[in-house]
Amino acid sequence: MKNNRSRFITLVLILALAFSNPNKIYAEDGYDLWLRYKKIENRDLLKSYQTVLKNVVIRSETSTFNAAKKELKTALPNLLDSEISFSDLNENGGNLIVALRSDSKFISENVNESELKNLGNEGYLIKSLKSNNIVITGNTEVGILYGVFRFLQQIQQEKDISKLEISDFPKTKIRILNHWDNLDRTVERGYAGFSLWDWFRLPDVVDPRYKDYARANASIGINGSVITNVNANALILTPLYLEKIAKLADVFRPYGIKVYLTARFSAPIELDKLPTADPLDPQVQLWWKNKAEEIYKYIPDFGGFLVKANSEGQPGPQNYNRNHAEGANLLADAVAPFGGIVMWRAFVYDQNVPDDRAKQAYTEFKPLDGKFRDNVIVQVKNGAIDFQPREPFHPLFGAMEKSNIMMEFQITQEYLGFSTHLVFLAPLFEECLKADTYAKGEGSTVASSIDGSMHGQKLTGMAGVANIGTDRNWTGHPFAQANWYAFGRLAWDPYLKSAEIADEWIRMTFSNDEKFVQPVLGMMLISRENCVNYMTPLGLHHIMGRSHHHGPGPWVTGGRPDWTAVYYHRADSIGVGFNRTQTGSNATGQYFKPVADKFNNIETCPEEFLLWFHHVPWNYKMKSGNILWDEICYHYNGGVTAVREMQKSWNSLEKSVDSERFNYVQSLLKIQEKEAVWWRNSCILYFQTFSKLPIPEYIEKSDKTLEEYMKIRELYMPGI
Ligand code: GCW
Repeated sequence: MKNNRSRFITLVLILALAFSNPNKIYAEDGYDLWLRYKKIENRDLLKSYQTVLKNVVIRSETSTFNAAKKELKTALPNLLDSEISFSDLNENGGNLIVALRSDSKFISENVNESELKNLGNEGYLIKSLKSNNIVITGNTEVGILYGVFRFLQQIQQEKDISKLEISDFPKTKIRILNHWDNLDRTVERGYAGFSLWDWFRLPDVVDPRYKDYARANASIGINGSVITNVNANALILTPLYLEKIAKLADVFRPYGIKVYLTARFSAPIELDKLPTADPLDPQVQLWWKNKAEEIYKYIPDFGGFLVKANSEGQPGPQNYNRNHAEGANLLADAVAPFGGIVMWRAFVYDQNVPDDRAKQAYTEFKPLDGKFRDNVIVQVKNGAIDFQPREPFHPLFGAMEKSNIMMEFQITQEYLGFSTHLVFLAPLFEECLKADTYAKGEGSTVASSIDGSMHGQKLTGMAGVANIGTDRNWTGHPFAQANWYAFGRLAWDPYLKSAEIADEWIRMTFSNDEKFVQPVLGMMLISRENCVNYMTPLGLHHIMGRSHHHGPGPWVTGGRPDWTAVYYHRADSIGVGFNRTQTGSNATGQYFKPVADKFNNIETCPEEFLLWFHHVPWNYKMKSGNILWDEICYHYNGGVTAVREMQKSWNSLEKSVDSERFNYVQSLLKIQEKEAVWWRNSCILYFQTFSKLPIPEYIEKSDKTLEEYMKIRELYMPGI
C-alpha cells in the first residue's frame, strides 16, 4: 500500500515536471546528428503541416522503399506530434505520395514525363499540387529515397511546404567517404574514437550503428564508402574479411551506398607468394582478375578499389619501373567486367626528396593524361601539399583533360585542431571549388573540372576523408558533424554556398530559433579563417608538431627535409616564405598562365598565399600599410581574439541549447582558446628570432619563453 502511494506521488511529480515547462530542452548526446526529428517549434507551421500530412502512400516491398518508409514513419509522427497513417501504393487516399511515376496512376496523371527527364538515376522531384497533395518521385528508388530525406529536411528546417517544386540531382557520380580505418580499429588521423567496423564481432553481430551511418550518409546523398585505410592491409582482400564486409554491404545497400576497399599493390606477393606485383606480369594480372571475381561473389555490387601507391612507403608500380597509369589499369581491368572502378590517388611522394614537394603530383601525373582506362578516376587532394588550413588549389585541376579526375577533401581535422577546435570546413571546400583554374579561359572553376562540365569526363566524384568514429556523437566535436554534412552536400552540388549549408545544418541539429541560428551561423562562417589566422596566416604552411600534427612546431627540423617545418617556411634574417616563383622552384609554372602570372608577381599574389609562393622581406609593405612582420603578428593575434569572440557568442546561448551539448562545446572552446594562444605566442616568438623586430605592444605578453614552448612534448596523441 505504502509502495503504491509513493509510486503515485512519483508519477504526479514526473507529470508535473513534464508539463511545467513545455519548452524545456532535454539533454542530447548528439547521436542523432541532423536526423533528430524533434517536434516543430513554430505552432502555426505545425498546424499547417498536420493538416497537409495525414496519410502517406508508399510501397514497402523493396528494401529501398522500405528504408524510405521507415524514415518517414520515424520522422513524421515526431516532427508533427500527430498520428499519420501509412498505406500501400495500391490503396488510395494518401496526401503524400511517394512512388515511381510508372507505379502510380496519380503521379503519372500529375507529373509529366519531361519533368523527370533530367533527374538521371539519382535525382528526385518533390512537388506540391493544387489539390494539396505532395508527390515525391524520381526515375529510381534511390532517387526517391534522397527525395524523402530532402522533404523531411524541409520540415525540419520549418519551410513552407505548400508550394514545393524541388527538382534536384547530384552533379557528381561518386560521392564517397574514405575511412582511414585500420583492421585493429585504430583510425589514422581519426579523433572520434575507434573504427566503427567491429571486425572481431562481424559477421555475426551487426551493430545497429551501421544502419544509422547509412541513413546519415543517404540523407546527404553520399553513395559510397571506402571502409579501409589507404595505407592498406592486404588481409582485407581475404575471405575472412570479405564475409564480414558482405554484411556491411547488405546494411548499406538499401541506402544506395556501395562498399569500396583499398587495395595494397603488393597483395599478390603478400597473400599468395607471387614472386612479383609487376602490373605487366601476366601472372599478376590473372591474380587480380581472380581476386576481383572472388570479391564480387561476396559483394555483387562491390564499388571498386582506392589505391595509394608509391607514396609514403606504400608499394606501387614504380617499384617495377612502371608508371601510375600502368598500375591503375591493372586493377581497372580486373574490376571492369563487374562494373567496378579504381580511384587512384595523386598524393604521391617517394623516397627521393624533391626540390619542391608541391610539384610532385603534377610532374608525375600530367604526362600520363589520357593513359588511364575509362573506369579509372584520379583522386587529387584539394591542394598540392597536404590538407593545410589554407592551400591554393591543386594545379592538376583543369590540367587533366583526358582523364577522369575527382576531388579529395579531408573532413577529419588533421591539420585544423583535431576534434577539439570548432572549425567549419565548408568555407575551405568552397574556396577551392570556386577557384578559377583558367584551363579553358576565365570561369573554369575547380568545381567544373570535377563535375565533368569542363572537359566532359564521364566519371566524376568527390571523396572526403571521414571524421567519424565510435564516439557517441560520431565526430568528437559536436560541430564537426557539420563538416560531414557539408562534405555530403558539396559532393552532391559543388556550387552550394557555405552559409546555406551551415544554416540547414544548424536548424536540424540544434534549433530553428533565429536568436540561436544567426549567432551560430556567424561563428561557424568565420571559424576557418580564425583557424588560419592563429595557425598559418598569409600562406605559411606545414609548421605543426612533428608526426601527430598537433599544435605549433615551426622549429621542427632534422630528418627528411620535406617532413620538417623549416623546409616549408624558410625563415631567415631577410624574410620568410617559400619562393615557388620562376626565380625559385617554379611551382607556379604548373598553373595555367593567368593564374601562374598572378601567383608569380608579389604585387598580384593574393596575400593569403603570399608566403606560399614568395620569400618576402620582413619589412615588405603589405596592402594594409603594415610591414610583413607586423601583419603576421596582427593575424596571429586576430585569431586568438576571434576565438574569444566565439566563446562569448556561445556563452550567450546557454538558454537555447540543451545543457549536455552546451557544456561540452563550452569546454572544447576553452581548449581551442588555450591552443590558439599557444600557436600565437610560440610562432611569434619563433619568427622573431629571425625578424629581430619588436612584437607589437597591443599583443599580451607571452607567459612562456620560446624555449619552454619548444620543450613541450605531447605523448600518445590520437590518430597517428
Ligand atoms: O596527410 C597525410 C597524413 C597521413 C596520410 C597521408 C595520405 C593516410 O599525415 O597520415 O596517410 O596524408 O593522405 O595518404
